[in-house]
Amino acid sequence: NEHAQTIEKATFGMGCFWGPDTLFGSLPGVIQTEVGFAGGTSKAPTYRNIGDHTESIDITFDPALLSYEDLLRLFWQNHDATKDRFYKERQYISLLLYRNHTQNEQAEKIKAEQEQLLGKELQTEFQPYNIFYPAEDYHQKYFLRRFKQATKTIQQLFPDEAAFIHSTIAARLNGFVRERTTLKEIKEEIHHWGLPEEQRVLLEQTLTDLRW
Ligand code: MHO
Repeated sequence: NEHAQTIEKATFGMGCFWGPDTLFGSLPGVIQTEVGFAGGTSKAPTYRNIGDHTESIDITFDPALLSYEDLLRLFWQNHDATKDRFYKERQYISLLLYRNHTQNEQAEKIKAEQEQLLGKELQTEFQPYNIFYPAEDYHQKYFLRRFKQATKTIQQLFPDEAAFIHSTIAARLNGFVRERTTLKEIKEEIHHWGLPEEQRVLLEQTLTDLRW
């Protein structure tokens, strides 16, 4: 991409990270998603040995298309942050990792707005973003991976597994299989990506296999 692009990042914990991966991954304006562990102090967490970390999602987005405030509203509207105790200690707490002062202020503002709407207090833990440990590959784009054949086809468009995991295509298709977007919307977006003809055709064919 020859155009310098401003990107921004957002990191949230909101329960099992498979669902948020489909929610945010489906949004035009989201460039990349990655699920992992954050917010704790234990070293090198894994899914089986999560320590005091929380399942989290790291979102890379284009602020010209989507604002951090939009993401914040989706964050609070898609999990229950009113509880003061969460199942499995810290694994599933409501967590907001702000990247800078502006994000912290916006988060406080939208939190107050959402509390007003709900008539209840939100118990989300706020922390400055420090470190994010990506989860194992099989947790990335989890629902898309259930479609083994289609996943293989898409993986072949990329040089390696990391490039597949970090792709916008994988993020969108992962949302698509959970019906976060329609076939029409996703085809239109793919059209605008300006992919080489054969890749676009392959992708569109694959979409028809991504149905339950
Ligand atoms: N399926 C699990 C949650 C997985 S999520 C990655 C469960 O329902 O316990 O934590």
